[in-house]
Amino acid sequence: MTADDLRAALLRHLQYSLGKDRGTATVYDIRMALTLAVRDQVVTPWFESTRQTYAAQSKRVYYLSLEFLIGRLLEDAVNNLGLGKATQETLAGLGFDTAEVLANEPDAALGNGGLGRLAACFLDSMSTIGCPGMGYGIRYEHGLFRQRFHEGRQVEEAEDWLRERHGWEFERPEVSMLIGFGGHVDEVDGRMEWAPADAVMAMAHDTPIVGWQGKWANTLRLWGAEPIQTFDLDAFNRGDFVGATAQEAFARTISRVLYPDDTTPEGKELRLKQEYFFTAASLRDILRRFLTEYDDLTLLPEKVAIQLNDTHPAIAGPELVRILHDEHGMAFDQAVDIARGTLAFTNHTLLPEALESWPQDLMGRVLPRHMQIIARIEEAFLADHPDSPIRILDAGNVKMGELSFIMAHRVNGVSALHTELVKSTVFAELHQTFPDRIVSQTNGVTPRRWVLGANPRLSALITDTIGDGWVDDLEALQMLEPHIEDAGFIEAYATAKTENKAELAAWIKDTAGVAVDPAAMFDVQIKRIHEYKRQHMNILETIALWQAMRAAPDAGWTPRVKIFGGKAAPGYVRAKEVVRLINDVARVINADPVTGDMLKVVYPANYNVTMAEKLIPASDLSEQISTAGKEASGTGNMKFALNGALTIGTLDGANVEIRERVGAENFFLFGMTAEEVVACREDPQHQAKAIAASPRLAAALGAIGAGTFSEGDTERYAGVLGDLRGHDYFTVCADFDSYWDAQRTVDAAFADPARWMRMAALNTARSGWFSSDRTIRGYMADIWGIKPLI
Ligand code: NBG
Repeated sequence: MTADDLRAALLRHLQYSLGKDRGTATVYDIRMALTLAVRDQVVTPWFESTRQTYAAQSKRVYYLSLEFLIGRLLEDAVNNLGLGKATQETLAGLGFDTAEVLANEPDAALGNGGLGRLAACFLDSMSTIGCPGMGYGIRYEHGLFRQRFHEGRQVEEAEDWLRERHGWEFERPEVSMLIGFGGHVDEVDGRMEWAPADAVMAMAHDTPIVGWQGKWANTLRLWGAEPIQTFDLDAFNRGDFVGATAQEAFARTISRVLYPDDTTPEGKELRLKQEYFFTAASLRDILRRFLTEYDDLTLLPEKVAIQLNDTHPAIAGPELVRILHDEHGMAFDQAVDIARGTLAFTNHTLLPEALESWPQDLMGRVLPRHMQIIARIEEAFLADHPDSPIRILDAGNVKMGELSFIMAHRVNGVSALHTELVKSTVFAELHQTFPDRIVSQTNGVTPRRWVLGANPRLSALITDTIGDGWVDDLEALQMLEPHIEDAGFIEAYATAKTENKAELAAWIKDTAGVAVDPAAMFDVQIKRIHEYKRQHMNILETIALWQAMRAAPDAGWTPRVKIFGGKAAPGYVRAKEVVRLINDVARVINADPVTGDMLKVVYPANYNVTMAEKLIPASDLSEQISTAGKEASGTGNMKFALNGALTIGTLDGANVEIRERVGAENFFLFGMTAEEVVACREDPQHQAKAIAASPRLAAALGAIGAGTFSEGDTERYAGVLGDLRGHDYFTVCADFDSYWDAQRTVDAAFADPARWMRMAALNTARSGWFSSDRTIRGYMADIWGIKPLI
């Protein structure tokens, strides 16, 4: 498509789809017209991919995920279709600024963090590789809440991405599934029949996801909940205007809001209904498609792979058994085998509070037939393994982790270390029983968004140096290595970073009102606020550094800008205290003339995918400082390394593999190993001893306690301080000195720019393995048994 073609298509949509002319078109109109024009270009490869899949009678994969953190889509699609230049020209010709038009698109935040963003990267990779498949999820009316700070405190506001038309999607009212809840189970002619009491419609909305160079496109199908009957005319005629829409309100509640918590399932009943709603609708859709091609349900494992993204869709096991056994009359044991052959399950965390479990009475009330089937699945398992201590039904709860494991033919962890911990901790007994079931698939990130789209300066340099093959073959970045010895290359690499930093500095000034020096080290920690991720350790180190600088202002400090980004779950009190503490510390330090440009702290509100795209390319230092054994993988860590930020981190999650690849000398390691953390906790005095041994840590804690950052209020941070001095489960104190020392090594390295840039470039050159293309190829080979169709 030439720029002229694109321009014509845009103007046509402006007129006929949006009903606007050029004279009155706003940025929104132009963005929407461009979106529709670009979307048109996706339709052909999309149809073609479907045709090819049918023609090849290929197996398909269905990725079931309660979260898809897709962010903005326009730039991705433009880049993947090679329309970057045409878009620039077209928009400039119409008098619009490309960046402004792209920035007009809302950030679709249908996820909380890593798990949801991983699902979005996987969609991009599946379409790039030509892996036939679909993503299935919920079309939340309100995505993750918008974060604002009021006097340093986090305030949550409803997010509203669908207020504007969603330009990418195709509504499919003809693909509507009736989803029941509650009711009772009857035996009819020897078969169990579930008679639900309530029901809603799940209506499909499709977003095509086009891969690199437009060679393939898959579908993200999101279900919206609709009432069966929107309006009760009788009630209305009786004058009961509110009652007349009650049905509608109940139904729509189900897809109203994403649960803003990635560790604890709240709002129990509604959350369970959401999970069943999208899982059941997806399974029905999958089986409908399967049955148009094949009439033998025992072929299911050969033709269909269903990946459960964490336990959220775990009800897929019993639901599939119910359909096969109750509805299609397959023998129970065979139905279980067929379901297991089809299903695979990814575990994303070892945090015990995150492994879902539902009260049996709740599950029995909402899904009475499933409750019976789960009991039978457990019975069958125990009949085969009479000595197993494992129970799905335990102390009045249904344990979804155990259910998922038993109902899946493959279970995977998301990094090498995490997978080993899955084997030795949460699923130790089940692993003994099924030693071949657990496999490892280290996470990855899509280079199209996280390098090509987010970092055009670095991308241009890479392409000039080694050609553009790296975009869908990221390990080609290795070819940069010989160039790293070339001073000209390093200079160009440094220039790209410097320009990115200058751009970010201007943005920080605009949004957070803080002036920062682009020559200072940009030290960045962006991720959900959680105790195990230890933002509080970072802020304690910031305080200690500030105190040290004040004590010796002329000691030749390396200037730093500490940048934080992240949301705390609304009900997570301790995390919200940390949010406020960071803001309080920032206010005091940023106003200190003694430290001035040597130290600044910024925390822009409302961290999201779009903000990550701005921050990561401009970062020097990547903070990956979790308590070892707690971060399953991390994916931000990979994005930073690719974009030439050096990591300061613990031996946790994928940090371990990043360090192996980039080289220990290009990674700042500190802290205890996962094993040492466990041993450390055995001494109930570990935190007291660490504080006693570290005057620096004691002084930082003391300053918080004395109200230095809280206008003299000595109680504001009593909770955080009490935890740290009390039991300090996340071993912040025990790791503090090691972290401080590593930070001083970082200072010294940064003070030698040539050496630093060389280390950064080596990170880029050696991180190609962390492409989600590699991860998807791994799933295809080891879990799904699917071959690429490109
Ligand atoms: C998160 C982990 C991350 C990991 C992502 C993607 C959940 C439940 N888990 O470490 O905390 O990178 O999953 O696998 O969101």
